[in-house]
Amino acid sequence: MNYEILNKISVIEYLLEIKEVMDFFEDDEIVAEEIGDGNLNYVYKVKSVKNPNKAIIVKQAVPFLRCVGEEFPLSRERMTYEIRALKKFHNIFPNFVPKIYYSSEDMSLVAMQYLANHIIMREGLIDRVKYDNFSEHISTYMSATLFYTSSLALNSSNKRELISKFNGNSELCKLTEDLVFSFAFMEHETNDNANVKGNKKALELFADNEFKEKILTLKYKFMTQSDALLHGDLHTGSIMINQDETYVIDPEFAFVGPFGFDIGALLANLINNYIHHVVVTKDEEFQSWLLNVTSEVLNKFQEKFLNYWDEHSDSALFVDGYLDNNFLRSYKQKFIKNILRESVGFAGAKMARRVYGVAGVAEIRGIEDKTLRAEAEVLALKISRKFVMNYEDINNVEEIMEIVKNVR
Ligand code: ADP
Ligand code: SR1
Ligand code: MG
Repeated sequence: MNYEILNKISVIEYLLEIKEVMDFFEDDEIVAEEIGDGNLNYVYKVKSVKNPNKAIIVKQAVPFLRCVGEEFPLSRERMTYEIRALKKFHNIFPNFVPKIYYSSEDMSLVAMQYLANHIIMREGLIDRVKYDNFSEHISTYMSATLFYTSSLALNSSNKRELISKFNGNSELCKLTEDLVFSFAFMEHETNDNANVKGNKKALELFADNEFKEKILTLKYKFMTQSDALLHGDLHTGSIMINQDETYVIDPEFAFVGPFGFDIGALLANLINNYIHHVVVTKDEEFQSWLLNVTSEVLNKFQEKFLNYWDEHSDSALFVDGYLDNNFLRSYKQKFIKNILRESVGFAGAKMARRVYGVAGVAEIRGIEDKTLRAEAEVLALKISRKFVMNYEDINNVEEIMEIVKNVR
């Protein structure tokens, strides 16, 4: 079928012809509602009329940015990369990625498992819900997806094949280059200019050349370092969760990039949530739970990544007899420390972009009281600056947590 933008009526006509979907519904009558709340795409919940608990999600990319409208063209090929990434990540660890029933790159559409009993993690964290299995789940997801798509696991030709499958995602990579690493740190029409205008803190940030130089180095890493297949936008709005399960959705920004970028995105979003609770709810118990979970995520990630590495010696990087075991152990320790450091640098960029750039996060931009919002912005910028200026000297997770706790 030639590409056409669907609506809640035509999506049903389309699905009636798709055997995989109608097999799922056992030919029940179906209806659709649009439930998308993201920045980019349309998301339909399609359910059986007879049994409304039987449902799937149909997500379609349109050739523009949904949150702005048709005047901001954005190629719908982003869905090609989302489909490929969902399949790849599902193959690596099915527990953490929705099952795909059907996909069409021509229609820029995917039909996937409806996560009926899960909510977007950002919402849960704002409401102070504690997820005690999260660090275990997400550290497994991140260590497995990053390790198994890296040159530590793949042979040379498989890695290059992986790169060629994903690195055409150029428009979304460019969006990140612009929004995460550039526009948010300068005068720009896409910024939250109602807040920027006459704001001393914004002008200070835009004039902070030391910080901006470090951001350039991070941007260069993002543009050139092909470590592993990334989700590419791993914030807490891309995680659906309950007490037992954690799912990672929405990998349309997927590409082969630096290890630290996904970890940094998650770290930034957990710290932004922490800031919300410091400034708004002032709930100290939840704050300490959050910091504890953040440490667990980072420590468990390192441990599991190294375990995968110990289990797999057969990759393009190592040739038998090249290094003895002692040197190998110390090489791996340096390698993982470098991932941790780069994660902190990327987290700093990701935190600061949410302050004045387009697409703020609810934890900060959503604060209605202007004084409190400004307080949260200042905290985010302070932590971000410490992260960006010092990431190359970080030695362990405790040092990261000290930065967060001591910036007040
Ligand atoms: P966008 O690419 O536009 O950001 P998302 O993939 O983030 O879209 O999806 C938008 C929203 O749709 C999510 O915030 C979530 O509420 C809902 N959603 C997406 N996928 C699922 C799913 N598999 N099950 C249940 N809800 C989903
Ligand atoms: C205009 S798109 C803005 C942001 O939404 C996505 O979730 C990414 O974070 C992107 O930078
Ligand atoms: Mg998205």
